[in-house]
Amino acid sequence: MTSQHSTVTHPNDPLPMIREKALWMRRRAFRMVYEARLGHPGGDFSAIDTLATLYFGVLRYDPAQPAWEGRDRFIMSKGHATGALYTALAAAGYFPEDWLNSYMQPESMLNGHPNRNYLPGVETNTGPLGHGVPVATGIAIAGQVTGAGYRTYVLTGDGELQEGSNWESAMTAGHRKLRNLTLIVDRNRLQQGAETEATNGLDPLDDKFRAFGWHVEMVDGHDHAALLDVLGAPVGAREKPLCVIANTVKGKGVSFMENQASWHHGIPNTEQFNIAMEELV
Ligand SMILES: Cc1ncc(C[n+]2csc(CCOP(=O)(O)OP(=O)(O)O)c2C)c(N)n1
Ligand SMILES: [Mg+2]
Repeated sequence: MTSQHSTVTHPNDPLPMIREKALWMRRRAFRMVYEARLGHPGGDFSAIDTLATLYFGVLRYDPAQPAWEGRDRFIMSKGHATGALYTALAAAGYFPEDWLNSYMQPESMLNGHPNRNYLPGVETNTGPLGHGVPVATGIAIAGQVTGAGYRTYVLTGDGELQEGSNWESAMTAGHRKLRNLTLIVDRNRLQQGAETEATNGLDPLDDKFRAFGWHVEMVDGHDHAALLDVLGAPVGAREKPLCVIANTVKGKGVSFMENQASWHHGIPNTEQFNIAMEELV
């Protein structure tokens, strides 16, 4: 790290900040979807606690210099959940919050899927599922080869794991003992229109990753303290890539959205929006 870079400093106890940011992100993301009449609020809400924990308790980055070489890399492989990613990046200071008002408008930099050529802080373009883990694996290999100190984190959906590219990368990461790589699985047990286990079952997911040579941790993906423990822990003596299975609830935080496949890309009417704002406090 050189003096040209002022990385964010996380407080000694980041939990109050993480809690505050996660709540703000849920409210702001839902307003974006309500106003744009587009988006994926169910998957935003299952992922927001993970993103808030990463950006406000774990990652090293400098929002003024998004390409800083020493930054930790975060790849949002479930690229449809832009409500979660864009609110995290705005809250982290990569761009002004009022840019969020342009979400999915013509000419906006805030597309339905994130584009690194438009928006500072987006590590790589995603949206077509199944690409984030291969890219993250490549970045982690580069870090391993060069001895760079950064860590690489990637968040996938659980339905997304039905893409075979993930398993090729998982095999490579295990083989190469990519201890600098952390994969977080947003295990909300729902995909676009159905349960993962009814479509193309993943269980026992932990055993699958162990068999591919990964160290596996299971956490409540809405418990900030538990997330911070596993995501913020130093690599230490671990010699394997880390898979964190974050057990989550799609639509978490709004009573009528929780565990409902229809809220994958559901759009709230005014009454629903108002109820959500009353609940998200
Ligand atoms: C290759 C590809 N196929 C299909 C889609 C359309 N699609 C977008 S989200 C989604 C469901 C993803 O489910 P999951 O990964 O579990 O996401 P989450 O539940 O976190 O929203 C699908 C099929 C896509 N974006 N990319
Ligand atoms: Mg899912």
